[in-house]
This record gives sequence, structure tokens and C-alpha cells, in this order.
Amino acid sequence: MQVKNPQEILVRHNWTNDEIAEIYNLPLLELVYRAATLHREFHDPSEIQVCSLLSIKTGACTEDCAYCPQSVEYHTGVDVQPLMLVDEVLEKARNAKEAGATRFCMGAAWREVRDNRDFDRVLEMVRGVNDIGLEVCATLGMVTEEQARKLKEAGLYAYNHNVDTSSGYYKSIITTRTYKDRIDTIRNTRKAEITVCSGGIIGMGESVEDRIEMLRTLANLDPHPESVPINALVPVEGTPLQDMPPVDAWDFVRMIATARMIMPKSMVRLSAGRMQLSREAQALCFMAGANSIFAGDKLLTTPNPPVDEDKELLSGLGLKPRKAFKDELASN
Ligand code: SAM
Ligand code: DTB
Ligand code: SF4
Repeated sequence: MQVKNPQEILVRHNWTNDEIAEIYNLPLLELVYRAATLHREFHDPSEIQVCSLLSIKTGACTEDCAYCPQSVEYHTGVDVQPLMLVDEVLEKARNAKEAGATRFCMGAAWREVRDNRDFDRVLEMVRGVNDIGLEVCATLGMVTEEQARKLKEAGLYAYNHNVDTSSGYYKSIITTRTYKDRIDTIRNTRKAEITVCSGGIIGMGESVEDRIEMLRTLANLDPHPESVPINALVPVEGTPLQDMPPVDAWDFVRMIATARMIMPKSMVRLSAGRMQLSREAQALCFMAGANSIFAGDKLLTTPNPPVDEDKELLSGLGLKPRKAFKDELASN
């Protein structure tokens, strides 16, 4: 019988909501302490993955995601842009690498990937970014297993598809596709042996139980997603969620710490919402196990902290950028 590595025992896929709630509701500093301790068992706590994000096709999306400024249903003033040219994207990727990024994520405001010339162009982008030596990630909406295989062949390293929220709350946020559609896409990318990046958003009016249920869905995927982005809603004028109150920094810390505890091997990304977080709150998120960020002045369509400010933040905390392709393929 093969002896299990003691760390593997901590990687579980049978979490219950009660167990997760017990962790989430710990006194905050106790929670941070436990998450920080576990974080050190699995990761180098001085390393932060720096990812760059580029919207390769912007706006006029047929979905009705209530949080999203790119939906055709809402008047948000987003500048609609057709699919970028390959050379333009590769130039952005080179600049991102120069600025210190090791992962490059291309986002398209599509409901799903279609087998057409646009997809061929995205495949070319994937090849090009891979040749530059960056971990290539894409977030293009729903994909079939066959499309995922084509992305893999082109050199795609990771695919981002968030569960966004709990299955129950999902219907109040998106009506144009189902939770099952989301899980199917995650499965299709997994089958094609692409690493999975999947997380969600807080601050959309969901309950604590919804947050816990969302975390349970992610943690009971087997294997766990290699990357788990935790986003705070960026409320955009014109969307149905424009008036949502800002996420409390402690709630952000709780989500990160809980994700760290239940998916100890995964990279946990402190994603959208950093504009609203103080340096100190971000430091607490890193302490609690966040080990990845999006760097660059813009996310897809909304602002992100200036690059220089982030450099200062990381160097001030004694954190260093993580190298590309570092052991993420180890089974989760
Ligand atoms: N269209 C593709 C899709 O929906 O899968 C890919 C791009 S979509 C913008 C990627 C993710 O960005 C969403 O699943 C959501 O989690 C996040 N997102 C979008 N708008 C956001 C906002 N205003 N605040 C926080 N996260 C947001
Ligand atoms: C993720 O979880 N967050 C990123 C990335 N994956 C694609 C997107 C955040 C988008 C925030 C809103 C915007 O800039 O349009
Ligand atoms: Fe479209 Fe993605 Fe925005 Fe939903 S989140 S409206 S699918 S771009």
C-alpha cells in the first residue's frame, strides 16, 4: 500500500457546510493565525504570483450577469471593442512580462467559445504568449471538451471560469445560463488537462451561508482548482448591483483565510476589489494565505492599483514575485 504524504491528508474533498462555517466564523485573528500556519506548510510565504489581465474582446456580451459592466443589457459606458489582433496582444504580453508578471490572462466578453475564426485567432494568441515564456490563462466563457483540448494543444496553461457564488444565489445574479453549465465547463477544461482557475465574488448581497456554500463547491472539486480567485464586487454604475455597499475588509480576509484552510495547496488570488482595500488589509490577506494578485492599472474594464504602488506594497512587506511554471501541476 502506498503511504500517503502527511500533507495529502489535509487536502480533502468531502467538506461539509458546517465544517466550513466553523472555520469561517472563528475569531478573526485565530482564523488568520491558523490559515497562516497552514499556508507555510504548503507554500513559500514570501512569494506572490503576479498575474496580468487583458480584455481581448470587450463589452456587448449577451449574458446578463448582474455584476458585469460588459453585459449588453446594462448601460455602463464600457467601450465596446471587437477581438484584438494577435500582434497587439503579444505586445501587451511582452510589456507585462517586462513589468514582472509571470501569468498572462486573456479575457473575452463571450457567453461561450464558438468554433470560428475568432477562436482560431485566440489559439494563435495562446501560442504566442506561451512562446514569450508566460503562463497563459484564458477566460472565454463556456467551452466544450474539444475546444479545451485545442486550447491545451496551443499551450494554454490555465482556464478561468468562476462559480461566482452559491448554486442557490446564482439564479438571482445570472439567468442566461445555469450553475451546471459552469461546473460542466470546469470539468471540460480539467479533462483536457488544463489547470483550473475558479473562484467567486463576494459583496453581491449574498448571505454568509451562500459564501460558505460557494467555498464548499470549490473545495469539493477533485482535484481542487489550482487557482482560486476571490473577488470583491466592483460596483459599476448602470449594473443592477451598482448600489451594493462595499465589502468589509474583514469579510475579504475571512474568505481568503477559509479558502486557504480548505484548499491548502491552491494558489489563492486576492483579485478584483483591491482598490477599496487599504495596504494593511491587503497585508492581512497575504498573511491569511493569499499568494497571488492581478497587477496592472486595469482589470478587464475597471481600475486596479497602479503598478508602482503594488511594487512598493510587495517590497515593503518583503514579498517577492513567484517564478513562472512553479509546481502548479502537482496533483491537488
Ligand atoms: N465572459 C467570461 C465569463 O463570464 O466566464 C469571461 C470574463 S468574466 C468578466 C470573468 C469573471 O470576472 C466573472 O466570472 C466574474 O467572477 C468576474 N467579474 C466580472 N465583473 C466583476 C465585477 N464587477 N466585480 C468583481 N468581479 C467581476
Ligand atoms: C477573476 O476572478 N477576476 C478577474 C479575472 N478572473 C478574469 C476579472 C475581474 C473583473 C472585474 C471587473 C472588470 O474589470 O470588468
Ligand atoms: Fe459576459 Fe462574462 Fe460579463 Fe457575464 S461575466 S456578462 S459572461 S463578460
